[in-house]
Amino acid sequence: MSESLQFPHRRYNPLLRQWVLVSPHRTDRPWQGEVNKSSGFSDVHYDPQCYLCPGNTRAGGHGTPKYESVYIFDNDYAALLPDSPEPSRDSAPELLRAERERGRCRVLCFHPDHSLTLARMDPADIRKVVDAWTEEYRGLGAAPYIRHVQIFENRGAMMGASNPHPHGQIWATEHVPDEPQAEMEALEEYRRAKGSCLLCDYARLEAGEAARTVCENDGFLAVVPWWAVWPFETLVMAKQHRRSLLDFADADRNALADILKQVTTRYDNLFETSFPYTMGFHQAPTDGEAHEEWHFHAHFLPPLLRSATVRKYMVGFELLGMPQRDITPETAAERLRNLPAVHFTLR
Ligand code: H2U
Ligand code: ZN
Repeated sequence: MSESLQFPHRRYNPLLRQWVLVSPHRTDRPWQGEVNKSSGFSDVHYDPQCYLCPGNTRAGGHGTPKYESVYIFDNDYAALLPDSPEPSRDSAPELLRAERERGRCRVLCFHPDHSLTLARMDPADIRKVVDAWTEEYRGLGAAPYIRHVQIFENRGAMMGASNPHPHGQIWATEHVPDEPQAEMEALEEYRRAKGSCLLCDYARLEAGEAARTVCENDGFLAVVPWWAVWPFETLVMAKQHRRSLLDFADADRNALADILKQVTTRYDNLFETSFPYTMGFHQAPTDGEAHEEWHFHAHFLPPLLRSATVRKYMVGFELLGMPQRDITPETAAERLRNLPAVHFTLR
């Protein structure tokens, strides 16, 4: 890395076509602000109070069966409904626009064992989660009014997860949300201009440079991207051009399960804690078009910065101006890459 990149500079994110301000030495500043509670690991395999444990009654009054691998249900507090009416706003002012947004929200329990996380799950069990994600993406996307399926996981109380039980969410919407829409426009424009795929090209570049690589396997490459905003943000890219989970061969599904375990294990090992994050997949919309431009990838967006208890805040300049980060992506990648591949609780 050139010396000049140790000074404040900005980097371009070609996926969102935005800039991020990088201020490498800013973590040296004194911290007298909030220190969060570190999230440890539970050794409770079944919690009678947990809404998501097998055999319990959920908050909405529905019973959860005694499931043995994954379990999927309609969110009892869904943010979207399949039958929302068209807002009737005759002669509404142009500046007060509204649109119908129909959709569905699902919850996916990854495993019956309350104490597990992706990092500590068996790869064969994560593979079952990958299969479930694929069938949800296929099934929800098949509804004619659903144009986008967002699969994600909020991990840890710091990220707003409501429950430590291993689970994720799926929101299927009538419109493509703003982030994937912005990525899609960038991917389309790149493909038009260069005749190749932005993320195929980027994955090749990162594999060659290796400075931002965290880990990889035959199917996937995980990097702290050049333009990362969150301190230990990672981007997990399919090495081959895959538009969505539906393009995955059997080996790709196993490789995705493996890379998710690798990345989350390194995260937990970084501060020897259950590392909080929001993780989600970006893939082709389900609007019936071919979407050759799409390249399947996962974003991990973790809040922690300097320890298990001190997080980065997106406030002030970040909210009003542009995103900013304190350590370079290369430093973050090096730290994650040099960690053991085995989970600290299993060593
Ligand atoms: P989060 O931990 O990411 O919030 O996901 C849990 C979801 O599970 C949340 O959206 C739903 C919440 O609405 N939920 C139910 O549908 N039923 C319950 O009994 C508890 C939680
Ligand atoms: Zn539970």
